[in-house]
Amino acid sequence: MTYILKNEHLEAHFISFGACIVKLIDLKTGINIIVGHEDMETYRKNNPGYMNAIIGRHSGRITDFYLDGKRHEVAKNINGIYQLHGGFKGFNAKEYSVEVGEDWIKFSASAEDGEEGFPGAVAFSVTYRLRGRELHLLYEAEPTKKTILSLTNHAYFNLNGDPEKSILNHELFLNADRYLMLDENFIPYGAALVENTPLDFRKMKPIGQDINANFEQLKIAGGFDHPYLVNRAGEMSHVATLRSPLTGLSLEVHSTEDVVVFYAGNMINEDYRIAGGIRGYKNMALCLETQGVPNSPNIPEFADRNLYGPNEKYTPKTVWKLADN
Ligand code: FUC
Repeated sequence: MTYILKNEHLEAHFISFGACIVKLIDLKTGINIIVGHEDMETYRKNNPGYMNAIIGRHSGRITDFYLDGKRHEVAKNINGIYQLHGGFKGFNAKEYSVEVGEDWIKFSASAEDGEEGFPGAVAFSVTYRLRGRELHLLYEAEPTKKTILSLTNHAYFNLNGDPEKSILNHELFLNADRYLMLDENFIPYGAALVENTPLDFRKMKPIGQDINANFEQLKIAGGFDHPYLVNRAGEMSHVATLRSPLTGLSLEVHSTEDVVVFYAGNMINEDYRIAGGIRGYKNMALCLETQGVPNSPNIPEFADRNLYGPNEKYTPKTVWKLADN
């Protein structure tokens, strides 16, 4: 079953498995900006690329970590080396219960103490709300013990109105002076300045411009797949603006979060069967994953991030704003 929220500007489609957003349509142009699987069952079966799902309890890559002197071994779903996107059965692979209001839909689920290696049971939810031209994503979670929490939404965007045209033509602004460097397993280990690197998106530029630049961090990841440290300003910060020169459609991202992972869809391949009867291909769509600092307990500068407990409620918020000019 698909749940639909609609106002005069936007129409959003959701499914309860993984609390996925499977379509977001700009009603003025009729363009759906979310690239998703052709068959809804694919989300439930294995969801290649974690398409359009909620990710947790830790988004991105993490290795074993210490919390208050106690070692925690994460469930390692990638080659037994590290954990990606919450483990073998992360928050993307849960059936959520659903509540629907006039302009909102709330998905709720829970994880057990020790699940995928993390301490503390956690009840969590994501509420999507339509507000004019904006979709608001509100996350809420309450752990029973001190633990780390960093959820995200893994939506794949393409604003070209035709996913057969890649996102390499999209222009992107990222409000970040620093990014996290990746080791050979794509595990983030420390911050570096974007200045004088192809990872600098502080002035809007086409994604295709520097994606193949001769730069070690791009070679490791096969393109952009990096956590950017948002230049925070107040509670909500302007994180990113994405624009297609083909359609003039743009998407602004605002968030309370510290990080946005910009993933240029480098691993999308022909095994992905995409809605509209299209085969997947590299750079077909991109993700702007607002979240906490990935692997925070293992990076000294960020070891105090993402920590929540019974008295520290988790309430991050992200806003996607669509405009067609
Ligand atoms: C993003 C990337 C990963 C991975 C996944 C499907 O979050 O950071 O590299 O490919 O999506």
